[in-house]
Amino acid sequence: MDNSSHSHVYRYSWDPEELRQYPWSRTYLRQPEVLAYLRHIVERHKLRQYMQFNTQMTAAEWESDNNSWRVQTSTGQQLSAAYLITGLGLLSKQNFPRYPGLDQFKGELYHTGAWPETHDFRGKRVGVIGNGSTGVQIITKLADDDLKQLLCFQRTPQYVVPAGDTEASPEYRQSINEKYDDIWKQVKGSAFAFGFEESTIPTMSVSPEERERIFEEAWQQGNGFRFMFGTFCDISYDPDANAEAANFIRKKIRVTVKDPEKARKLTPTEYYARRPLCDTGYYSKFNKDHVDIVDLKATPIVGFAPNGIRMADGTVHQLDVVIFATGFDAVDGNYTRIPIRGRRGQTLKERWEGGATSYLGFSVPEFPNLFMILGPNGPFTNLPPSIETQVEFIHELITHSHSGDSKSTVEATVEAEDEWTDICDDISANSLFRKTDSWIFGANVPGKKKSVLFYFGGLGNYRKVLDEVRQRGYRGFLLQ
Ligand code: NA7
Repeated sequence: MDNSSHSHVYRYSWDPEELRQYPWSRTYLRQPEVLAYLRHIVERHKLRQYMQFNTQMTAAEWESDNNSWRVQTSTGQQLSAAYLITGLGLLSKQNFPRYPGLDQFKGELYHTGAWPETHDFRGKRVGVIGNGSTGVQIITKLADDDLKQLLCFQRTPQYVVPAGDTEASPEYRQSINEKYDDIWKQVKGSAFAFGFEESTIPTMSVSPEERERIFEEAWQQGNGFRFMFGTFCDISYDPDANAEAANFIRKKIRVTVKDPEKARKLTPTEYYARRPLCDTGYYSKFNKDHVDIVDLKATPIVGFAPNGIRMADGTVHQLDVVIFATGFDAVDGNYTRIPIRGRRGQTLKERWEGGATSYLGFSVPEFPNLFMILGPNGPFTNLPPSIETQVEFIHELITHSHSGDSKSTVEATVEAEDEWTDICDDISANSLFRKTDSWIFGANVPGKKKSVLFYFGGLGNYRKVLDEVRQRGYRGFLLQ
């Protein structure tokens, strides 16, 4: 399931009839439901005719002679396009640590980013490396399967709160349908676009009893983003506030996990300042005898043996299946692995040597008519509403600039990009997220430069910025 966004806001807002009709079964969607929904939208809006599958873009180059992009594909095609709009995926390029001996491992090997349609782990010894959003979900699910052993290789313990996943009753659905217009209005004006009201109350402004009550209520209600941003307003930047939320979750771990040694390993000590996680019973799964944790900070992995994972102390954990839940080279990873060359022959990778930047999260100087949906320094939110926001704006911008002459170009100015980069930098300067290593600031992939990769001003403010840019004649863009 998508374990943050509720089903009713993890979809498109622009087809009101469909929004009210299309069925969903639970308050959070599972992957097959997301896929079925996307397929349905493609059918309903007759989009299949515009799609070509099993084709990778292998290179793209701006040709100044005829003001167009030349795109090469894995199918050997050379395509020419006046505008190149990319949706390469914010979390798509796998981070797959290549441990020594990996090739010799005789068991089954998976990465959660390329999950097979079917699998059968019954009776097997399964190892999961990584316990981010995906690792937590997969561990929670596999712990209930009929495995011989589930061994979780954990580098950094995480704070996880309940998701509050329940069946969507007809009454619940009806109530959503009746207020959908208001729901989208609120979502698009909010910071994180998850459909809850973000708190404006500082953590320390209420009594300890009231704090406890608010945290407990949010714990019972569920949802990671709601817990972090709907309880109090300062958990992500005030260390004292952060400690209160972190301590509340630590207490929950202590009372949930019966084995004190397992509880100790599962208890985080860092700031509660990574992508907020939620689950359907993660900590309690460690009460099962066949589920255990290996603390990688105490004993790192040194490599793979044919029959398992070899540790620094010489132990080999024997495994039939190893699942890498090690995440992604997020945001710019899919842009830097393909040579995308702009006006002067420079690739995006070269241009982004000091860190990936853009104007408004989708446009880069020297790369005319290139629009990256969810490119670097776009809003950090529940993503469908941000995707829609960018798509609508890019559509308007192209329509506005396109004079009927296929030679029109739209290009961000260097000044506008610098200004936007500074804004993103300033907004996140005091964030505890920035002081805590994770993919959100590019700190999860060895060798990747840590940098600001998101606009943390919120979707509502982002939309205001776009309105102003529009009203001021597409300020920051050179239209030729
Ligand atoms: P994440 O959140 O980046 O989590 C990756 C996990 O893998 C995390 O626990 C990492 O530990 C761990 N990791 C990464 N590399 C290694 C190595 N080399 N050895 C051991 N452990 C490692 O990725 P997810 O797929 O869970 O989620 C990404 C987003 O996708 C998610 O937020 C959703 O928005 C969708 P670390 O914490 O770095 O110590």
